[in-house]
Amino acid sequence: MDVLKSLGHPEEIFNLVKFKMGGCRAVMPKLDYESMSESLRTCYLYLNQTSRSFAAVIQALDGELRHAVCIFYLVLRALDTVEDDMTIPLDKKVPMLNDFHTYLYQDDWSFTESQEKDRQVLEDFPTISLEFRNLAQEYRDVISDICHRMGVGMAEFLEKKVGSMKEWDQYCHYVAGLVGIGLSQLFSASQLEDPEVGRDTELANSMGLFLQKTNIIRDYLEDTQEGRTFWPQEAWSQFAGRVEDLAQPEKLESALSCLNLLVTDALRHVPDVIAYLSRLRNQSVFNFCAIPQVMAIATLSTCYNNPMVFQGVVKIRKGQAVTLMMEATSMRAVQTIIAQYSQEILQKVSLTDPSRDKTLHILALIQEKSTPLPSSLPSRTHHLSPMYLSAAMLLAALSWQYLSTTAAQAQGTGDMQGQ
Ligand code: IN0
Repeated sequence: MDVLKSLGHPEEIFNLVKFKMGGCRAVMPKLDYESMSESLRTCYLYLNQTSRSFAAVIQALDGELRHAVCIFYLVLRALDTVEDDMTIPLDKKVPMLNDFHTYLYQDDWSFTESQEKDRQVLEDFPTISLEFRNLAQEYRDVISDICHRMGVGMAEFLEKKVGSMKEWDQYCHYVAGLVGIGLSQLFSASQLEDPEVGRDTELANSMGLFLQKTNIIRDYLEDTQEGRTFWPQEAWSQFAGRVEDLAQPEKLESALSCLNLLVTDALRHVPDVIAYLSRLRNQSVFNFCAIPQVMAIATLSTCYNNPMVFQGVVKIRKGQAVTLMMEATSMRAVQTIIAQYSQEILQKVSLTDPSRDKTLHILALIQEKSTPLPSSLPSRTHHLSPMYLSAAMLLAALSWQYLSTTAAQAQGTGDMQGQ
């Protein structure tokens, strides 16, 4: 139960309850579904099915940017589903990836042979491509160009593994850096952001690389168990003969060294993330961009030097995620969050870790760029007495129980607020 996991973090309980009671509406307002066409409504339905909390942040985007990002997200999901589907033979998959961008302009293209969990976006691709063609030309050109470059890049990596650290950057550029570049161009096209945001592809690329490297690090076990890996050989070969060997209990020390090396590499992108976020002017765009980044730094901090990465799935607590979503709404707050997590990592750096000097160096740089401002984000609870806290926690747990039952009765399952 989410509340129990947050017992040692009272502020998270406060936020879990606040979120459940509708505090989430600030970052995720409800859409006006009545005024939408049937096909656009279907697109939002798919969006809500594929990603839960993130879908809500997309729906909170201002004006026409919301639809453009929703369609971009679904199109990327479809492309990603093709890439991931191991049942499609290579001689069929390669041309599909290379030509994917042309399917956007074919009103009847669909793919019904996938067994992946998100196969619906491929089966009903005509609904998504129809809404794609309803977007303004500027948005269509960005989305089509990114799909083209991403498809070609994915096809290139189907036949080769991620070898050097440089190739790691290259792979992550294709699957996530390009997403950042495309999104930034959409932000600028919508005029909600300055043209410079769309032009600075280096910073936009770093946004994607930081997210994707964090996913790859976190998903070590899941990926190796499925017989593949995105950990670069240049990193793991320094510590083991085969990447799967890192999961063996007797190799734990090597495994942690490798893990910490990769976390340190991912942290290199944080200064660019801070620079990118500082440029954003629109509140809805800022929230949309900042939330995944603070989730990623929290995840990286949890993963750093953590044996659990080799034993299961490392996840941040729901209470922690909700707290981050509600707090990451200003540059000052984001800098404080980044400073806190880099401090948390700093405390875990071991004297014997081979990457120690590199890690300390990048953490110092991050600390400098995220100058914590003393008065920001006061911790709501430190000035409260333990007695008062316990009472508040009990009350929170009871309200949680109450809300869970009433919410379940009122709306069944599936809605964000009901989870
Ligand atoms: C994303 C990114 C994303 C959002 C905002 C700005 C970005 C800038 C550059 C690159 C990516 C950016 O965010 C999502 C977040 C997400 O989906 N979270 C999941 C949780 C999880 O762990 O997967 C959720 O369900 O909440 C993201 O991870 N990716 C993504 C995909 C499409 C778009 Cl339009 C934006 C995926 C990826 C591979 C990192 C790019």
